[in-house]
Amino acid sequence: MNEKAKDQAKEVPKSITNVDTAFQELIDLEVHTSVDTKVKEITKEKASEMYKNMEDIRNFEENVRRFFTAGEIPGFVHLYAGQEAIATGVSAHLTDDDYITSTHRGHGHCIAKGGDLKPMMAEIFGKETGLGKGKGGSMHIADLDKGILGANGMVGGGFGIAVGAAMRNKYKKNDSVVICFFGDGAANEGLFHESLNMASIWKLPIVFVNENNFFAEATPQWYSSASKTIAERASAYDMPGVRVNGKDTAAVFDIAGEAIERARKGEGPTLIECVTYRNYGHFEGDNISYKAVSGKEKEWAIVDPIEVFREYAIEHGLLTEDELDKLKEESKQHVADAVDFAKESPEPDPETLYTDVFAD
Ligand SMILES: Cc1ncc(C[n+]2csc(CCOP(=O)(O)OP(=O)(O)O)c2C)c(N)n1
Ligand SMILES: [Mg+2]
Repeated sequence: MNEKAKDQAKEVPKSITNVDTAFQELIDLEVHTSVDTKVKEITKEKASEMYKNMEDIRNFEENVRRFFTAGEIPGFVHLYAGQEAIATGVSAHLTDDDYITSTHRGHGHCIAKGGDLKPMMAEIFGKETGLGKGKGGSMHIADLDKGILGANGMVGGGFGIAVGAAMRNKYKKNDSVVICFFGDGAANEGLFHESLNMASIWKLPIVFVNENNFFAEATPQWYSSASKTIAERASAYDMPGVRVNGKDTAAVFDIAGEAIERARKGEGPTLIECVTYRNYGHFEGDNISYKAVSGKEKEWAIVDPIEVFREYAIEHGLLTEDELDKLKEESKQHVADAVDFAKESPEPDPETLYTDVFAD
């Protein structure tokens, strides 16, 4: 090693020279799991809706991956696979009258919030029948009728929109809540702090749901965050901050349920940090050289939230293996229909290039 390289090596912060320890520490920090959840709240009907939803997200993502790799999907895609428990556990408490803001990794949020798979898939394929008439693509999926205020290519771009929607709800005195999904990287944006502060002083009906998948592109959270956890930042804004196992749908459901109830009652916001991992790269095409191939990180990486929920549903007598398999098959068909719809749909007419782009 030459002198310059030696100096550079010395400068590497300790936290990233011992990734295994850093990772284990983060996983070991207090995490809420379904061991202490109020099991009875999940009915058989709710469990099957949640399981189907998780399968829909996974199948949707696997198909997007397949057709993106085949060159049939234009633009850029960031896959949500691996994080299904979060969108599912949270959205199971929501209705069309509630709102969500999403991220660049937003397919899962939109599906869980009731987004129709056909126009969603068509949008990703850039087709005229898409939710944005094929002009927005993966990072601009929105469906206002379903309370989906939009995926967002700006990291942290959802915070201001979510706080604005929550202000509207408070002003209208309805009991609609807003969920602001965001990543660990977004938690280091200035708007995170402004938004939590404003939401707290005005006791807005909003829940900030952090999806800590430990990476912002290739940058690890323990390298970029001054606080060990994201949840502990809540104390600076006088709101509850809780950390939950984001691969455990029942645990997310439980914690989110309490926070949503609190928001609906006018008691103000909550920050929830869901500890998770993404199955694939930051974007499709990422060579993921920064991810561990063994050790604690890998052990966490291979925990499959869908399997965790299957086991939970069987153990608690909510669904049988056969019922789960049937739902899985239905989901595959549902997604295959969405792919066919997208493929068969026409491209947008070039004449409409500027239509819907600017307000009249
Ligand atoms: C304001 C802004 N800064 C930087 C980027 C480039 N960028 C896109 S995604 C990303 C990482 C986001 O990480 P995180 O919030 O943890 O979300 P994740 O990708 O892990 O879901 C970055 C830096 C951007 N799109 N917008
Ligand atoms: Mg991240």
